[in-house]
Amino acid sequence: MPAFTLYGFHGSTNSDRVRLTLAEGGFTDYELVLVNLHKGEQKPQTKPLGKDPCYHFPEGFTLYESRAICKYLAKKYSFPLLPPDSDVEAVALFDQAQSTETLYFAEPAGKIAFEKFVKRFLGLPCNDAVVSDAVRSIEVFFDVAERLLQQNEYMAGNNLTLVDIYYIPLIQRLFACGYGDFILGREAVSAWWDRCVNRPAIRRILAANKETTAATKN
Ligand SMILES: N[C@@H](CCC(=O)N[C@@H](CS)C(=O)NCC(=O)O)C(=O)O
Repeated sequence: MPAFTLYGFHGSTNSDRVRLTLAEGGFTDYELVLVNLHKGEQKPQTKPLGKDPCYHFPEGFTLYESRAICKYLAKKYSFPLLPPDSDVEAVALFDQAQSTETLYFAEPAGKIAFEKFVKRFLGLPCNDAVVSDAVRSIEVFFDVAERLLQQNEYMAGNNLTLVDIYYIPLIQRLFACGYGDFILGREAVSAWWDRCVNRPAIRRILAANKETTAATKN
């Protein structure tokens, strides 16, 4: 019996955040249940808020919110993706990088992804004013990130942490929506991105996603 079950939706950036964390931690003893909403498959009843992803431990422990799941898994299975609790400065820098990702990157990037990607599937028109605002916020964010990454190899210091993984799915979505220049147009950000996506475990998940997307289109 697998250690736990992870419920998610096909093509969801939030599910991918957790899958990338598990891959980078080298953990494979879990069951992945991906629901395809576009094919009319039903959300599992057990999921609070009906959102993905959601994590179920056999003893009844349930967790949702992708970043909380990632952090819990990294702690539970000792993935080398978090600073040690004993290094209070490193933990503070991690917390700072984590808030920065959620508030100043994921917020506007999520809006672009929703307007340009999700709405296409829903047959809804894109709100260009929302996209323009979000683009402006992201440009400012990546200008700051460029300066930070000229000093540090990764977002929370010189080691890859969960925070770097948190960025990957939504950046992939930005590339898919034609906004790759946020990354490729900035030298240090682009070098950081290469360091992240060229890790073997990350490459494996991204390649598998590409295959799934191609198979879904056929
Ligand atoms: N902040 C949440 C976001 C979860 C979320 O919004 N998931 C989307 C899919 S990417 C969802 O479940 N949408 C279906 C719905 O809202 O009914 C997380 O990080 O897990």
